[in-house]
Amino acid sequence: MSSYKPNEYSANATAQASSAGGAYAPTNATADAQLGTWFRAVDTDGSGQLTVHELQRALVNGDWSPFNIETVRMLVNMYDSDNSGTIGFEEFKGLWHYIEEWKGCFRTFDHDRSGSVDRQELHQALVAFGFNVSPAFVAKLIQKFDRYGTDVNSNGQGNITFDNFVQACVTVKTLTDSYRAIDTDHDGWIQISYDQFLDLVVRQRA
Ligand SMILES: [Ca+2]
Ligand SMILES: [Ca+2]
Ligand SMILES: [Ca+2]
Repeated sequence: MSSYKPNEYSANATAQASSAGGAYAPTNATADAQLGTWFRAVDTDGSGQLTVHELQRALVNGDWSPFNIETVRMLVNMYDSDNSGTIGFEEFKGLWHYIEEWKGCFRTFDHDRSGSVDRQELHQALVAFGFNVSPAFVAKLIQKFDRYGTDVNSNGQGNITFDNFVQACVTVKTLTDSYRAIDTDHDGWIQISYDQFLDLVVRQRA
């Protein structure tokens, strides 16, 4: 899976977050040292490699809920360049930067600073990323990624936390890329065989 970066929106948002004194936004020469300290803290068994579970224990959402294990697996798959199944320090640097970019992006679209992204906020984010998705689809996406189930919170509106926001956006991006590769005449319609369909879905889950 290629590592999808949330385009120019994140660059601005990350810069804002850093200047606002974000705790984990190393921007100077000590960045590597800080990351090293953090890496050793996350590497609880001192193996020099981070497993999916070590990383999951270290990553929390704005509301302190633990990261969805699927999102952690996705991140590890993206940055495990030597295919060891774990994350070494050099790989960790890339992964860390990626999470920081997404954090900035998440803050940009969490307009009401609720720590979660609701239907309108997610719709705006996806449209800003260039995905022409319908409100109905966004509602489905929220339903799929809402860790607390849909429409159970007091305002009757489902929303998603940071980890699932990243996963939802990367999912849409990956599927859109697959679709566009088949939609060679760019008319928004594709005709695919059963085999092609299976291939598309299986690759999405890789
Ligand atoms: Ca370890
Ligand atoms: Ca590795
Ligand atoms: Ca929000």
